[in-house]
Amino acid sequence: MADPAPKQAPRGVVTDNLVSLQSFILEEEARYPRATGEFSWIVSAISLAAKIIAHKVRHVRLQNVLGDDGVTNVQGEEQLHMDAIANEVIMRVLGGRSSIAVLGSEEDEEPTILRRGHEGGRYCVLFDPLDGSSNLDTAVGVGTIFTILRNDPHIPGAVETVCQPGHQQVAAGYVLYGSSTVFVITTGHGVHMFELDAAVGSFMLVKRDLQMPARKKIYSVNEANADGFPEQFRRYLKWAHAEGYTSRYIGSMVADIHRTLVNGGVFLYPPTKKHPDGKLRLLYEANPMSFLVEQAGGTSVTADGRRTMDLQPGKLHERVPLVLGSRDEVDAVMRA
Ligand code: P6P
Repeated sequence: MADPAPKQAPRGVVTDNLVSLQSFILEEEARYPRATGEFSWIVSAISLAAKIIAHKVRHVRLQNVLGDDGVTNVQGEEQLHMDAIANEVIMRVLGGRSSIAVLGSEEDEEPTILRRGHEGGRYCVLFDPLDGSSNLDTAVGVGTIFTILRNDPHIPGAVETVCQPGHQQVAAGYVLYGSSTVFVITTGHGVHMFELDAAVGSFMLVKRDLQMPARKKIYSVNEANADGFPEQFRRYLKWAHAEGYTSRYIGSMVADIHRTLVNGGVFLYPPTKKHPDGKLRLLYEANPMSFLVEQAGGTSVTADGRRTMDLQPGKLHERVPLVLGSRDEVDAVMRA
């Protein structure tokens, strides 16, 4: 006979300690006696930048920062005011951290070299400062995506240094500026979720070691592009319709992936007519999200079935077609 379900503690009884992101990272650091604290400082800086960006994102009309700069970024997309603002916040907060050698941003064509060779800097940080920013005018959830890599001072070029396969990531995560501000991170020991308590100004732990269900009948894809999908993905959609799947697509990767992590399902951005190599960027979108999904028990593959985190990147802004989410749901796509 199955064990009886654990009784819910009566309301008002503390069943878990109150843990801030800062204390959680220090707790993690204590696992490594030789840790220098440099990594913790980087995560602390990212959380500071996230709080600043969260405040600006939540007042875009009041602060009159909607609209674009009249500049086209390296992606060939119009750079919005908030893209530039979020990028500047992160560069100014992380730029002061002596443990960082190279910074790479979706908004900047080339990486920013802070320190090279003997000047030190054990880590590189790549980020998409405000993914999904085209949704800001309709107050839809947008996000910051980041990945932390080791720096190899013997590699002369900054691009070569950061073009590392996803399985070499030291940490990865995102901040979702949604109905709440959520900070999700993995350092390779599970996925942990924090929620910003604006009154206190701290990200507080709300879920330790998040695990996604192996199955969930939800797929997330922009079906308007389906005519340009490879046949396999069009077969999958027909199968999913017949199986009674639900479709959920926000068009903001951080929001779509957060729902997939929390509820399960599968997120796809296959090759399309406009983006034959996929739209999402390997180094600072696909790899960090794949690290999180794998740590939460899911899988992440490219359109031809290779493990996303095994790909060897060649360029900073390289794109990749992507299928990631619940293990059995990714399998269903790749078997279609
Ligand atoms: P589409 C936002 O522009 C973004 O880079 C991701 O956040 C999102 O998943 C994707 O593009 C949406 O692309 O072609 O469906 O509008």
